[in-house]
Amino acid sequence: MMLDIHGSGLGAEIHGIDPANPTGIDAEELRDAIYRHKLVVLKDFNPTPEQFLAFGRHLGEVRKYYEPIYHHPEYPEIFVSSNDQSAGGVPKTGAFWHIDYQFMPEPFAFTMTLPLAVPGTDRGTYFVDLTQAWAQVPEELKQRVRGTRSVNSPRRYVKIRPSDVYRPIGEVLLEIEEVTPPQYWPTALKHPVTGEEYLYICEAFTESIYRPDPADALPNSPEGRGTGKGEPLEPDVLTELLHISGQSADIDPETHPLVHTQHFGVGDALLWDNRVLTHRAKHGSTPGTVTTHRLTMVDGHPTPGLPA
Ligand code: 7UC
Ligand code: FE
Repeated sequence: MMLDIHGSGLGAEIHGIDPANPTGIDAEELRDAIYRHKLVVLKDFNPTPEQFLAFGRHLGEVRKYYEPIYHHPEYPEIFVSSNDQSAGGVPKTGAFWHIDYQFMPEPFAFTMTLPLAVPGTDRGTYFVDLTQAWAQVPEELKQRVRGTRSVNSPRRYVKIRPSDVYRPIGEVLLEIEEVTPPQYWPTALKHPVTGEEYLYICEAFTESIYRPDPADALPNSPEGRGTGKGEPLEPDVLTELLHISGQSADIDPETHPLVHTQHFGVGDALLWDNRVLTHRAKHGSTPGTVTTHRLTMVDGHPTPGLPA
């Protein structure tokens, strides 16, 4: 069956997906639609948790989040974001510009979120297409950035767990460094499927940029993913790249030309190419219960991509 796609680009809608028959759609065709449009909305999808998981498995290889506090009690592959403790999960996730799992050795190819409880009409997710951001980087700055790598860590955004209460903070910090050591990615990458070049940094996880020692192994090669050794770039370079890509703290996402705002509809799943989009939760103004389920997948291609 051909996908029923309405619109194009970020926010293109796909209608008529039957949650009871996830394998009824051609997974290859859906992956192509995600690579092409980058963010698609599965309108009126309304799957049960079981159907949601089956759909994710049809699309790619589902990856469980490393921290069990986020796991759905029955389906640990489902990441739960909720301020309702009876729903499980963690409140106020992702309220900062980030790329899911950019601080891990294998970031996700696809993220799919399903809003289940949404107070008001102004909750959603902000997105920036990092291929567009890279295209706006002046040529001279591009030259400075090519061949460099970024240092990425979740340390500023790891949530305190209930089980950490009364633990010494130093011990918790050491554990964060052990569990999630820095990942070194090329600052500019090439999408393994579309071949498009993109800027691969995010405000939440990217800490610095450096020019690696020539002896350092290439990322995405069997020799390893880099050691972090090299010559640091001026911090201004990272500041400028975050600014160009709309991710600076002083930028209002509501007015920035690169930012796409996707508001939530209950039962409409958002599904995106997590290589090339940076995103941030938009918290609305209406109080109340907010619950979202999330699945994350890899797609068999090198993640996050190849050096540009
Ligand atoms: O609680 C959160 O906002 C989770 C965040 C630090 N990581 C999401 C991810 O998939 O990288
Ligand atoms: Fe996220």
